[in-house]
Amino acid sequence: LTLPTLSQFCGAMTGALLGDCIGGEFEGKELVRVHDVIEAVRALEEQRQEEGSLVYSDDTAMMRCVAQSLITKQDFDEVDMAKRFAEEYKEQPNRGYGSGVIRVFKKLLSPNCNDVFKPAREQFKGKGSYGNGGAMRIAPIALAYPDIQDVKKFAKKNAEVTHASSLGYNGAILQALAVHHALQGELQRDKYLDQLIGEMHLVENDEKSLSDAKDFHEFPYCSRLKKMKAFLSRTDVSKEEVVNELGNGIAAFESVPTAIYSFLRCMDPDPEIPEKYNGLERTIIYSISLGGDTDTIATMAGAIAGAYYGKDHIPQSWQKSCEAYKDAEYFGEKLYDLYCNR
Ligand code: 8NA
Ligand code: MG
Ligand code: MG
Repeated sequence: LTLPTLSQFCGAMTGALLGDCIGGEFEGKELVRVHDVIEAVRALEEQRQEEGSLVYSDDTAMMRCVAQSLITKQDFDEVDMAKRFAEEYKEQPNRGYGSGVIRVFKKLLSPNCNDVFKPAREQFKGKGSYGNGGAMRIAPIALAYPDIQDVKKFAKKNAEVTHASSLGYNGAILQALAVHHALQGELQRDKYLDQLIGEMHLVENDEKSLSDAKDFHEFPYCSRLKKMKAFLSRTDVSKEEVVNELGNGIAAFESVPTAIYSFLRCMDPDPEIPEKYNGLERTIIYSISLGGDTDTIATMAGAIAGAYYGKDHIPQSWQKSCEAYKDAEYFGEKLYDLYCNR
């Protein structure tokens, strides 16, 4: 077993930022051509964009809160976490937050709020949110805790501050596990997926998860992870098939698996993407080209790819185009210290 390197931690934080900033331009578009995404990254490479000019959205705003809370408290603290989310929203409400989650922030800001999980439980007539907002911000949890049980426990708790549906927080658990395993060095795709399937089977087999999934279909995460294995054994999988079977929407179960698939698929070259782009760059380009919730899918795919390849695979021109890119590096360093000192 090789110990993860500092480069992987900075890579994860910066990869997530890249996905949000580059993917933002395409958010909500159902048809995105690879050609257009490549045009967008060329503009960064030729420095037609000013330094820091690509603004980040809610995905990064919330991930920054998760990182800052973990670094300040040196552990998971749900009260501090909730306070940071709510204050961040109050200061910069126009970062593109989901329309439901805003109600949670407003309740958290009330001085009468003494249970930070309660506002989330009241969402969507008591069903809780299944949006991908819990998963999109979760990478720092995997970077702070080397123990997989801690990763699962705190990913769930972190997501539950805004997402009380198991369909929402299970997506955060899966995304955190995907980053965790990507940190462990050279991976074999089938083995990586088998591990995730094994872990998610336990997660999805509990009473609440089985009951919440009834409105959709059984084992929404495991079934997509299995579908992914079939996709990866073929070389002719079209974008349409990926979008139909895995999804590209704002529901966590229609975006977290898609992000993981993007990362795994892009370990191989893609005929549509020029060969000069490495696996990390390819992951960002491909994940955005699937359309839909592009910033969020690319942010999650970017976090996993960054954790795997490390920051040396991130081109400076891309990185420097993003707002607050130096902070991503700083968070990576501080989380690395936290991880190593546990
Ligand atoms: P959220 O909790 O408000 O969920 C997002 C949306 O999912 C809600 O507004 C609902 O439409 C729907 N939803 C979630 N749970 C339920 C439910 N139980 N019943 C019915 N509908 C439900 O916010 P979030 O933090 O999860 O959202 C994250 C996403 O919003 C990210 O993509 C982020 O970038 C942002 N965003 C997305 C878009 C887009 O169109 N793709 C646009 C702007 C912002
Ligand atoms: Mg966003
Ligand atoms: Mg989004």
